[in-house]
Amino acid sequence: MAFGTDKNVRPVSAKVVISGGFGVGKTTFVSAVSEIAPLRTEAKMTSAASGVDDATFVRQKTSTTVAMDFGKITVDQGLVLYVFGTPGQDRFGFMWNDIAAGALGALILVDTRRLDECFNAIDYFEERGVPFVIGMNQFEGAPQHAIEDIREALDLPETVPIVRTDARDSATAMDTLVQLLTHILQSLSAKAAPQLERPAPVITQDMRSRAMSALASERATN
Ligand SMILES: Nc1nc2c(ncn2[C@@H]2O[C@H](COP(=O)(O)OP(=O)(O)OP(=O)(O)O)[C@@H](O)[C@H]2O)c(=O)[nH]1
Ligand SMILES: [Mg+2]
Repeated sequence: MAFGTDKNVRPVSAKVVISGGFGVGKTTFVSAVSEIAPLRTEAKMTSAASGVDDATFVRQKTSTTVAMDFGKITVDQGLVLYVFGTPGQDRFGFMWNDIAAGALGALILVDTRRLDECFNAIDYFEERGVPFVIGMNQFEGAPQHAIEDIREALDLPETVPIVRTDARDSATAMDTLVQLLTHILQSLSAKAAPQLERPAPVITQDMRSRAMSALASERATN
């Protein structure tokens, strides 16, 4: 049976997390890939919070996630992805365990002007053995570093993929998700292939295209 072509197959649902520091584009990313209107829990950043919410590098930012972002993507008729975004600020860190529970993997977004913002997220997923991919989000005016320099600065092994992304662009963001899924599947098959109930699905470019058309048609009807 080819994965995703049998109508009787119950879709596998999987959860992935979009994480990273404050204002790195997590909510933007979830909105770019979700085929449903994403659930966002944003609160206005007021002048009262100006000493706490450091928006020096994201000046156009007027709100911040206080609980989570939530979106859904039908990658294929056999695979539905639930995408959860974490809040970016330490004071909402108590949400992370609930958001990350049962997640197959995480995308950690970074703004190369503020690399240190992602250390908490890297530590969090490393400690829990959750596979993750680093997504370098493209902010205007941010220095263009070589991927290997970023790897060295973050002290990450070759096994952790580092990719360039743009959270504002659905197609680019979807490609990044596919890279995350591929990494998750590789990590799963390296660790626990014998315990999988079914063979791990292979994410192909064709599935990515189908996910993009599902996204477009869902948005057209919503
Ligand atoms: N130039 C550029 N701006 C981006 C990109 N992604 C997000 N932004 C902008 O950066 C700001 C922060 O984006 P958010 O998606 O709110 O970031 P966040 O990580 O969810 O923020 P918190 O939830 O507050 O931690 C917004 O004004 C976005 O429009 C990107 O890839 N490039
Ligand atoms: Mg957010």
